[in-house]
Amino acid sequence: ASETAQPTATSETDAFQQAILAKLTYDVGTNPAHATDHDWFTATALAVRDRAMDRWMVSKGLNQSVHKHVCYFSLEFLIGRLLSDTLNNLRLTDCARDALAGLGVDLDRIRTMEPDAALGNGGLGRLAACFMESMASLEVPAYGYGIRYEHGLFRQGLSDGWQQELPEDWLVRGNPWEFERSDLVYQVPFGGFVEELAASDGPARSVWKPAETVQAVAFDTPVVGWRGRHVNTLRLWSARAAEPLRLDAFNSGDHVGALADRTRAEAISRVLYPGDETEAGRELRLRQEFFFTSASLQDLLARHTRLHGDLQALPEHAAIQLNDTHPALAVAELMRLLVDERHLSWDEAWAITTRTLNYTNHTLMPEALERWPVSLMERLLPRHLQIIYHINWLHLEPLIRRSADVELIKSVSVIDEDQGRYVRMGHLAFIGAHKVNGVSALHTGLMRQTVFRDLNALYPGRIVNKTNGITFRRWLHQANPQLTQILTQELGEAVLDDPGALIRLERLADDGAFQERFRNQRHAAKVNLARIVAERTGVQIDPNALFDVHIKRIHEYKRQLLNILEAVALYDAMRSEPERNWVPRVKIFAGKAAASYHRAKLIIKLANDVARVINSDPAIAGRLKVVFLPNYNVSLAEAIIPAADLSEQISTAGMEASGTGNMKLALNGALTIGTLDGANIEIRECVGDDNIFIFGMTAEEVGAYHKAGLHRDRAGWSPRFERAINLITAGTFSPDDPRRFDSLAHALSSDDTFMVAADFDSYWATQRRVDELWQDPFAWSRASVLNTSRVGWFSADRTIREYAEEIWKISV
Ligand code: DL6
Repeated sequence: ASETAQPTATSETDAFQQAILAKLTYDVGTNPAHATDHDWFTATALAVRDRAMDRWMVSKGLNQSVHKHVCYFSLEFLIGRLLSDTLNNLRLTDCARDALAGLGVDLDRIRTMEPDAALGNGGLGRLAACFMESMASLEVPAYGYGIRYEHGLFRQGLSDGWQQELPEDWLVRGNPWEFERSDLVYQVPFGGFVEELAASDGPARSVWKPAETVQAVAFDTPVVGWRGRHVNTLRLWSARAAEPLRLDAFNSGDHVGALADRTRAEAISRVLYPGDETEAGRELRLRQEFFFTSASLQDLLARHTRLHGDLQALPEHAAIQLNDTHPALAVAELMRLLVDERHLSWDEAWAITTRTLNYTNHTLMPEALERWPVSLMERLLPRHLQIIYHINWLHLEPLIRRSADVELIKSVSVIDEDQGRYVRMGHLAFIGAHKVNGVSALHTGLMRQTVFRDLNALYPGRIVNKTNGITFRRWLHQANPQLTQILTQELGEAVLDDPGALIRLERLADDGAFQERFRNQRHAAKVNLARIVAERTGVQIDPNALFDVHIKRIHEYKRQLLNILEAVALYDAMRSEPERNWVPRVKIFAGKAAASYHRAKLIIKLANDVARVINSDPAIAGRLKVVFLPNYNVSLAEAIIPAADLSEQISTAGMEASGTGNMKLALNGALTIGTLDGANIEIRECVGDDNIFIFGMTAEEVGAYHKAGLHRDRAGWSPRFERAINLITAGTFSPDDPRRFDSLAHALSSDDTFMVAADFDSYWATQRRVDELWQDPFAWSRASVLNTSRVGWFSADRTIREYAEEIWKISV
């Protein structure tokens, strides 16, 4: 939209129109008279992709020359749609719009034909996508490495308010952005045994005799940076059987059995996050992790050898970032490739490995810190287990030699032997990395004090902080063109390149006329969201009401339950005092629960049950509405975020590593109600105490509360909280099954791990302060403008610059 000020050259539009028509005819195989919206989307995407090709080739040349480049290893890339992003970055949005309009086609309609690439679960995967865009924009040479899942994150349906997981099939109609590199294939071994071969002239050699080999085939997607200056590559691996068909079996009539190897191999890239409730599911997950890690390392070593020869120089040419522990096997696999296959000495290989790898931690939640049973590792990756044992020995030996405390040795060992034997992937990544980073100041501090306390003491200075960021190109320019237009009008085009320029908006925060423009823009976004809500849920909401938005994965620590209980208490209060001047409010929830996370799914059902009763109660007269928007994904986030007035960031303090939705919402002018958790703390520092609503216990207080056992036995239950719980357990919202939510209430009363009861009163009181401010439109708008103007620091460009400088040692 910022481009509307600059008329696009007709010749450029004509040329683009011709390009789209050519794609429609020669690649899609249809003509304008018969083309469907999807055909138009494909033709347009192909025409846009062409525009990035020359730059891609130049960038690749650059990436391959003397420069050091980044390899971002991530099991998840939550990309969303690419058409608008790519058009925006190539500054071709208006040109494409005009070209299509000339053909009687609406760009905004066909862009919705693109399926979301949902190759991730939530924050970690979306961060990887933001970082890829940002690295391209900053011209940091980079490859993203991951898996080309055939089925991304499940589609969420709602059946009578219960979450249903439906298969997602983003590739079923083809993917116009990718290039299959059928000649770029690596062999990834699994299973078998290790043979120790005695050598006459030196120490014995370990030779892995795998039982099975799976092929990794590369698919490349160009990642176009801002203004198309640089284009990086996202290389995703697809699994293929070495022998696709056992012809003898097929010909003898075993038509299914003949394909068994193929099915087994291809299962690796079939689905994102296979269910981990079964042994088979867990094994498949480990196979996925090794598959993409091995293929990516093989690819890097092949490239490096081709371009630079000397393996000792690998750390000068490549920095690998491990996105969480999912690719932590890279520590052992890089050692194996260097020692077993390239015949380097252990010490040489270890020096290369620890100078090349870096690890980002995204969670302190014990259940999310990966541990693999030694028995599984031994069966699937016997050589790696040997290597891990040796790494561990070399790491522990100095401690043993100086008779260190047994507890210390147990705590820093890569092998957890407390109950059964497990490989601690966080420890492996930590020991094999040059730098280890957390994703907000609080989280990094807690990493040093808790999960990695002893490792931090052994390797001081290894842990650094890199507070997360978001790409403003997607989360402001593209998601909110109206706001972007206001910003460029007021601050000039420079604001598109420099998020720091946003601060100059501050001077307009008190300007009534500007506030009105700001509010009008927000109102338009709210009207749009109200339409989406009506279409998808049938609930009518008033765009003049306060839109209170809670959008993220459903998890107990993220405390959607706290928000629902506040809705119940508010409903109760409205019914008791109907004459009071209540602030009209719409509570909007969206998010998916892991398929096996039963309590989170019950919370979704509760939200829907509460919504049904409140929304249809005439006594409330629409002053409170609750909606649960199904199938939260990147595209839905792009519609919700510009329309949010209030951003719910209410995790139990100390549990949310950073959050990035908090940044997106503040950037778009929402005020945060939140705890002192993750990046909320840094957001408060930027926007100022008066422009954010902070409540609840601090991380330290939560720790002390737990230690004192106060989270048990209903300690901290206030009368208002108890009443809300009683309404739920009385079946007010589930008359068909009054006992439905007893387990939730019981959990809160026996062990309130997430401090829902303890923080409730503070949350309630803070929500009433929100109501108060809302009733003063001038003050609210002022705070809203100040949020937008003061969060430039959360640009992923800032984060990437910090990684480049401190971790990767790449100049930007
Ligand atoms: O760092 C990105 C993102 C953080 O903003 C969230 O706070 C954190 O919960 C999330 N972690 C994950 C999965 N955790 N693991 N493993 O998405 O990372």
